[in-house]
Amino acid sequence: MKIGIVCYPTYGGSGVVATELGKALAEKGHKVHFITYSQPTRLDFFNENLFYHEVDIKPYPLFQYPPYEIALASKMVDVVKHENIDLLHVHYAVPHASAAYMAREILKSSGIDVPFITTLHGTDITIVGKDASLEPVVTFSINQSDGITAVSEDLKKDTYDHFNVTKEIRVIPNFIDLNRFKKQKKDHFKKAICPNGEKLIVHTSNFRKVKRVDDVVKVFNKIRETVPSKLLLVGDGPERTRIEDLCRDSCNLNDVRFLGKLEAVEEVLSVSDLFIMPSEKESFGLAALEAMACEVPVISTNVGGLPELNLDGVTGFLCDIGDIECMAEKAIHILDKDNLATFKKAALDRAKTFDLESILPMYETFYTETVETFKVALEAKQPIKQ
Ligand code: GMT
Repeated sequence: MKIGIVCYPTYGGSGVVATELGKALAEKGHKVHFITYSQPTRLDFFNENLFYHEVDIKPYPLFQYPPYEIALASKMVDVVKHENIDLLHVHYAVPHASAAYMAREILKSSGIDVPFITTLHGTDITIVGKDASLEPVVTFSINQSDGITAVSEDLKKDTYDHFNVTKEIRVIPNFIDLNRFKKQKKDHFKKAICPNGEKLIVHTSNFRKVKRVDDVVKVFNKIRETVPSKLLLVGDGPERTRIEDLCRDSCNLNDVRFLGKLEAVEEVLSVSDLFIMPSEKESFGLAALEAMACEVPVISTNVGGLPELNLDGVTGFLCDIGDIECMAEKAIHILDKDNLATFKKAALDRAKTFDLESILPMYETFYTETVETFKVALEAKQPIKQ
């Protein structure tokens, strides 16, 4: 199949999922055309089935806000026309679903019919999309999609609760490439960071408010009162400077390191003992899955799709938002020498159920079904030839 994938090309979870999906589809022989405003960060290798089309955004003095959505829709029209695309798959509803709707309707007027699938990732529904400034267009374009997927049952429920969506949503969970995310022997790295056998605690995120990185620091400070440990903070974003200030005020700075954005995050995860995800909202929690694939148990909040991933008392623990005591107490339990190995093994076993090899066919089946249903609907609309 020839598939056009639209996503954010940055480090965010939706862009990572879209890029990894496209790469895996290309390896299976599909032709995959990425349409984004810059090269996706994980689109870092050559494959004869992978193509990249950059959206042209021309500045003009009149525009305080250059019309990205129109430029994207125009690029989709161009790529579908010239590459004979069978299906567009847009990741993150805002504004990709409405741009895809526009492209589909424009193409129709040139006699080209192409369906589009929208994958909902989380904040496009729970934070950004449901704001009154965007909601009518988001609802309309989700309903106009020829197929809709959500990355967890919870996100599907949230979508029905907050939007007047009348179509069926298929849940296809996020996935992990276990060939890439697996425990690596990096003992020298662990020794350098934890020279006295301290436990290594890690958090990775885009440092947005919704991630509650302050709670990571607070939980860490409590853990340290009982268990000698170090904290690695991976990623970057708007909250980072504030969190650095918080650490200067409340932590022993020899015990905390900010690593910034890392390409090979699996190297850090491989030597870690515990992952903390205290988010206020999390439709799935891809970063936690990446940790689990590297045998790292997870302390998380019990929000959104996290209970569908992190099994309470098995792969880690779930606590209420902001419950620092609970998170610290459970973390100390996991880090106990009698418990850690059991939690690590359970985390890996759970991650294996989200292996790319089992999730990829779900997308392929959904693609085929969507294209077939679209064709049948088109044929039903054709006037009967005499
Ligand atoms: O977490 C973010 O702020 C990034 C965001 C995105 O769209 O890039 O992540 C969302 O999509 C990920 C991939 O499906 C999910 O794993 C994250 O849980 C989800 N984030 C939230 O719901 C806050």
